[in-house]
Amino acid sequence: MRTLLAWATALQVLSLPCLSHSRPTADGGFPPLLDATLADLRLGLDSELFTSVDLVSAYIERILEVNTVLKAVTEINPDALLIASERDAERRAGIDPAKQPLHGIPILLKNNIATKDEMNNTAGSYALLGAKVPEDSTIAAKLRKAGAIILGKANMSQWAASRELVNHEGWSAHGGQAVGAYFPLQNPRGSSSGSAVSASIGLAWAAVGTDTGGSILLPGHANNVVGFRPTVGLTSRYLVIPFSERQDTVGTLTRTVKDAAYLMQAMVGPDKRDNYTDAIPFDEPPDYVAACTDSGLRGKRLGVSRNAMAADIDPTAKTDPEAFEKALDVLRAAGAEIIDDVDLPCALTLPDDNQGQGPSFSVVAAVFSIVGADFLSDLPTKYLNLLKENPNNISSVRELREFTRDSPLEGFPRFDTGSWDNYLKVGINNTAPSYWSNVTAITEFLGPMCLTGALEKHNLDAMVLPTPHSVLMASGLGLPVVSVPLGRSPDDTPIIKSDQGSLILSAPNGPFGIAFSGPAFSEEKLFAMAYDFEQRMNVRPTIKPFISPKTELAQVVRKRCVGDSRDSCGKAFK
Ligand SMILES: *[C@@H]1O[C@H](CO)[C@@H](O)[C@H](O)[C@H]1NC(C)=O
Ligand SMILES: *[C@@H]1O[C@H](CO)[C@@H](O)[C@H](O)[C@H]1NC(C)=O
Ligand SMILES: *[C@@H]1O[C@H](CO)[C@@H](O)[C@H](O)[C@H]1NC(C)=O
Ligand SMILES: *[C@@H]1O[C@H](CO)[C@@H](O)[C@H](O)[C@H]1NC(C)=O
Ligand SMILES: *[C@@H]1O[C@H](CO)[C@@H](O)[C@H](O)[C@H]1NC(C)=O
Ligand SMILES: CC(=O)N[C@H]1CO[C@H](CO)[C@@H](O)[C@@H]1O
Repeated sequence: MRTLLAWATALQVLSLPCLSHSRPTADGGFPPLLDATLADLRLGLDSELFTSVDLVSAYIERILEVNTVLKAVTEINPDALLIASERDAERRAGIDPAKQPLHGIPILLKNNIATKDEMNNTAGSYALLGAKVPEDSTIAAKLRKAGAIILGKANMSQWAASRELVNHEGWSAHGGQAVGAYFPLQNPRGSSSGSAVSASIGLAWAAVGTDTGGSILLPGHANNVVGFRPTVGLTSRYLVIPFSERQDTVGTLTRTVKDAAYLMQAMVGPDKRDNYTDAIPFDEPPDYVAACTDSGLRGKRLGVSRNAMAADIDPTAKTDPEAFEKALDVLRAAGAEIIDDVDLPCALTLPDDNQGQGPSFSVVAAVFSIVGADFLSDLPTKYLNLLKENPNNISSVRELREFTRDSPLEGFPRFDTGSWDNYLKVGINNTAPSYWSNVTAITEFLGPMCLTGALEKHNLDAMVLPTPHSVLMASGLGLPVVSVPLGRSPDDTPIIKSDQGSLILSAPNGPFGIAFSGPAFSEEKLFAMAYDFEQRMNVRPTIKPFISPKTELAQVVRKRCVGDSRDSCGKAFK
């Protein structure tokens, strides 16, 4: 494996031709990479202020600066600079940026989204190190087609948090413990931990994640970025290491809502190899970017559920109630109608048992049994069986469990296999009739009796909730949610450590988000509302990480241009 040190060396010896024709000044023109948007990067590339090679070099150096502490990135694409130089050549030959908005732009993929290249796709496990896929995942193929540069793989909670009984968020055997950047040893939440941390401090333009039960929403919430969880079926899961076909969805972690729209636009669409995409209700996807206007909230009807918010579900990254009320005022001022105190009867039962208030089954136990049954079926049939090379010959969850418990690299028993143990003990996969009875019961209980029932009854465009409170309902139903930064925990916040690990769950400066939770395939409207809200609140830039890389484009371009006499590149630097 190419180490980070090797990368550092490679970057220093690379002598790249000077391509730029503009004259950057030492301070002007270069977008700060902590907050750079697609528009900023597009402008710089298209005006030849910097190149994709510069951008990739800058991001790699930024990763090198912080990764020993944050462990956000597990692998850097050994071909990233080469691909960047190809993009630069294409751009010089003439591209239409309107058709390929992501052309030459570096992104990170969660380490469960396969690419057919030098990179591994392991879900954080040594079990799949060295395994080979027959082709790119559909998502990776679409992103490449859109011109994006796949810069590397982001760390994650191992196996998308399916393995342990009490999950170590952000930890994987292969990637180590990812931590957040807003206070030391910050629990990054999971499972798209590395994706969120990387987006939050500018280790790439943006990152792709997956969400089964909060895996995009919770890291987005805790890391001061926009987490976009689309409807299950809007994005293909072909060659994405599965957890649950009913709940898995590929989405985005970005610094702005509009950037989420750009990234989603490149990823959505039907795929014969994932028949959940048959449910997509349009031939041509809506224009999510165009949906981002500053009147996106006007006339919208938004539900607020006090009983959902009363459920004590999240000991970490607590939402400040005052910030939430202020957000409601902003929504009203933007022309939205708030329908307060919408009853969501299922919310009280989450995540604990329903204490006799609902049907006679446990919601959480039933949801876990569904995703567990899916995992037993989906891991072999939708991934392991498709591998071209499978070095450890693992072809079932049972074999994976054995490997994990036997291999000294996998951290057992400190990191247990309790969830898998349970799935295997129940022994029911998603072909069993009893699986379907639980699916029917859960869908009814979370849907018509609760979330979708309330949306319809009150004619709502979305529910607005502190992000953690949106997770179980929407993910249990496969519905879309967008989480937007809302605030940070105050300076007098008590420090709470996790029981099992070394992470800090709660401390001053911990970001939190607000979620817009809508019906199936309502993404266009969610983008409109979230964008308008984000423009009015503008929270993200006010929350500063305690650690972030120092490398900026100016330095990289300067280094490239020193001694280059061929054109006007960087004359300002000489
Ligand atoms: C992928 O894993 C293999 C096997 O361990 C290793 O040789 C290779 O360097 C890894 N790829 C990257 C990009 O790290
Ligand atoms: C997808 O195809 C499988 C196998 O052909 C079938 O059992 C399943 O019902 C289909 N699912 C959807 C959502 O169409
Ligand atoms: C159905 O859900 C219940 C929890 O309410 C669980 O105990 C049971 O194992 C589930 N059945 C199946 C077949 O998954
Ligand atoms: C699912 O369970 C059925 C019945 O036990 C079994 O025949 C089938 O092989 C299982 N499928 C997988 C992928 O484990
Ligand atoms: C996997 O199977 C192949 C072919 O049967 C065998 O050569 C190889 O040794 C096996 N690898 C492991 C790790 O068991
Ligand atoms: C690319 C990279 O630096 N990967 C590292 C991620 O973290 C693990 C565990 O700490 C290292 O072994 C990898 O080298």
